[in-house]
Amino acid sequence: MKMFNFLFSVFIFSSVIFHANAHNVTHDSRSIIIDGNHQIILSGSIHYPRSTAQMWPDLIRKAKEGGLDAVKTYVFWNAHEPVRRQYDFSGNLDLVRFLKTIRDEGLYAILRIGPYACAEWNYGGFPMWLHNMLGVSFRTKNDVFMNEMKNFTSLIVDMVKRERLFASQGGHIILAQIENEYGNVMKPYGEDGKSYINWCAQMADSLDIGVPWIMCQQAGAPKPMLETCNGWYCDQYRPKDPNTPKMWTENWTGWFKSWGSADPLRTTEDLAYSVARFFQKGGTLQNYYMYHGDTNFGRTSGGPYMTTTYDYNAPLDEYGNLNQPKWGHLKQLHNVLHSIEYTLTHGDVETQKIDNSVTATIYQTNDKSSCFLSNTNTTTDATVNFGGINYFIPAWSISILPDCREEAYNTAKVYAQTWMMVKKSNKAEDEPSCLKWAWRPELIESASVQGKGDVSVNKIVD
Ligand SMILES: *[C@@H]1O[C@H](CO)[C@@H](O)[C@H](O)[C@H]1NC(C)=O
Ligand SMILES: *[C@@H]1O[C@H](CO)[C@@H](O)[C@H](O)[C@H]1NC(C)=O
Ligand SMILES: *[C@@H]1O[C@H](CO)[C@@H](O)[C@H](O)[C@H]1NC(C)=O
Ligand SMILES: *[C@H]1O[C@H](CO)[C@@H](O)[C@H](O)[C@H]1NC(C)=O
Repeated sequence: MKMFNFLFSVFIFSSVIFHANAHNVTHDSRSIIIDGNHQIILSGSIHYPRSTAQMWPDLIRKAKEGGLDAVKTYVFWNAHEPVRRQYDFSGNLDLVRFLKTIRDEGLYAILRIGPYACAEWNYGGFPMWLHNMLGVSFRTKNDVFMNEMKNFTSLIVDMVKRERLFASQGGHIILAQIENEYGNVMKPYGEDGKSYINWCAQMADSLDIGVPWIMCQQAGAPKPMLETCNGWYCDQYRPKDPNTPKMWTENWTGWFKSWGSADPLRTTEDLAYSVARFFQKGGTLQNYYMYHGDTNFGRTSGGPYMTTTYDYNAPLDEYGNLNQPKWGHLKQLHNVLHSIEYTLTHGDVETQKIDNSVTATIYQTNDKSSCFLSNTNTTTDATVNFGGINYFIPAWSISILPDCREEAYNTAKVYAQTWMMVKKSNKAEDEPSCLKWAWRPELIESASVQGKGDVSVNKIVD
């Protein structure tokens, strides 16, 4: 334990030195540029309230070991401000501790403040008191709403600034997000929707965080916000502004589970295919939603019939174990992508159709070239000749040739360790004796909707 403490203090000390200087985060159409280095970013979502603070270092270490550059999280407004102007940042709501854990493990952070989160979280993160405010109308040009949104967003930004966690202050937060998938719902709001999203952009910009803001699913986002894509595949996606790099903020690694339905699965091969395809087609930033899904504790689960588990079939399972072969196969992909970062961010791009279903994409700089060979046919394998060499490319797969000759990776050829978890019924004698029930009071003004008053019932409330 002493030794551990010693190592820990040395580490903290060195990270203080390391992080003392401001970092310059900008972008061009191909890369995120950090202190002049052109980078691609591989990121994964981990939501701090869905695990415990004790789990965070292990989860983040496994994310780093899995080849990620960054961890991304939403901020959950109704968890932090359950009663208006009464805040809770304790326990697994300790956002600053979570962010510092990411920093101390040596990864970047991406902070999605929202504060509308969606995220299968109760009421999308909106507090009940906000719903009950007189004259409020959510996510549109409405003074009551905008005032509260600004108040909470500023509170989070101030808190993070005080700890000097933005890259511009020497910290590790390279991007922040305002609003969330508003482009999907904006149309019915008409002109008010447009004024609102412009206001969001101005409000965020005025908070002066010194790193770029993003807006996901917001085609043609108001300047200086950068638009990004969410979905199963974003390879076809092109930002409206040609100077915006191609960023994929949510690549769904699986799906959330609903009561009565099967465990959702997305195959390792398909997930790897989507990521390789994204970078083949000029991607810059890719984020797994989720990298670790975990658990909806208490009343936090949102949406119709969402279960307590939020495992998401992610690379780390609900308990923080490696979900193999997904974790390992993606780790290999990340290592290969990082090894060709220079040609990806600097190279001229050329595509060659090899046959009906196989296409080669060649990234070429003065002295280096890297290639992708993709077979987009979902049923038929292909053997193709490329530069005098034969390659076997299974259906719906992509090979990466870091030097355009040797195949270092194919998305459908899985060599990572494989194992399966078997769920066993819970026998009383297997239960650890230290597990005990506990209760705590809930800090809520009123769980009921305005006009109905307080409720007191002796049954499960639905
Ligand atoms: C930050 O980086 C960009 C792009 O590399 C550069 O144009 C700009 O001058 C840099 N800003 C500072 C303050 O160093
Ligand atoms: C939020 O509003 C309260 C008043 O309700 C005010 O005292 C506080 O300064 C505001 N916070 C921010 C960060 O604007
Ligand atoms: C896949 O390949 C098979 C056999 O060559 C062909 O019949 C089929 O049309 C192809 N599918 C697509 C979507 O190209
Ligand atoms: C994520 O990857 C899958 C598999 O390739 C793809 O079908 C899906 O479209 C991707 N998501 C987005 C947003 O592109």
